[in-house]
Amino acid sequence: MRELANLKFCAIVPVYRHESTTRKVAEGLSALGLSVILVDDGNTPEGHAILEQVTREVPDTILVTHAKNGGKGKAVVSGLEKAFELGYTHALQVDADGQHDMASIPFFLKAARKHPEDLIAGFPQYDASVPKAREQGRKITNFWVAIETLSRDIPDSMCGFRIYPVASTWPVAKKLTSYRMGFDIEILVKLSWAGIKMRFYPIKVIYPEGGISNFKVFGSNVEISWTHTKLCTGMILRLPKLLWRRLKAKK
Ligand SMILES: Nc1nc2c(ncn2[C@@H]2O[C@H](COP(=O)(O)OP(=O)(O)OP(=O)(O)O)[C@@H](O)[C@H]2O)c(=O)[nH]1
Ligand SMILES: [Mg+2]
Repeated sequence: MRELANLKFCAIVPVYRHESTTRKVAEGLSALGLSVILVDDGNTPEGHAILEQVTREVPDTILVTHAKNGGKGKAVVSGLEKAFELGYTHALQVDADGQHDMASIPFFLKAARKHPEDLIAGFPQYDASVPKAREQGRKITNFWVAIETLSRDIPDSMCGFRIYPVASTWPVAKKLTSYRMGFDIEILVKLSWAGIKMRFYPIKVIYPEGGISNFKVFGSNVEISWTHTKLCTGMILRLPKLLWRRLKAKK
């Protein structure tokens, strides 16, 4: 089951304080023929019980549990480890809060089947519900990412909706250092350094009224700034290689 022309797809859903919206997300993914890896990132016992029930009731769903909250990045890395162990070739990362438009998934899966070596990433299309500060933060991050990769290859690095080619992603993912909100950025920059090609397609992202966000205006932004500091240092160390790659691309 779930074998598509030798490619094996799963979805990884990191869950923290979003247990009430996870069922709908898991059901939607399963209905699309995806195996689902839920990662309980240190939720309350009540939250954990809900996730166990979802795992029992939604077909082809498994649960990976962290005893303590480790951050979104840690949760996705655990999901990638599981996907690698189980032999999945591709893993869709999607949030548990229902912000990402599930109707776009077939399009993204098709793109991954067409370009199985590449990373297929969401380029967020917001409606009026997006907090202005978050939009600004994204622009700043995109500016730094262009410097860190010496390219315009990553037009958005913060959207948590993307399909990873597992075999080439796992060796990079297991060595990451940003476990919280810096994760989405760090993994894309480091995959770009590793030479993984990225393709971006639009995905609608909403901020539902009453939705729970774990993004902390101060703490998460400080953490993201630290991620950029580390990535800028990494870029300087790789400068000859990255410049050479740029030169070759221009020829
Ligand atoms: N922030 C955060 N999210 C976690 C953590 N562990 C798992 N997650 C999951 O990671 C995904 C992203 O978290 P959100 O709180 O929605 O963060 P976000 O989507 O970047 O921020 P918003 O755009 O404000 O929703 C969700 O599926 C969370 O349930 C954690 O420790 N912190
Ligand atoms: Mg969210």
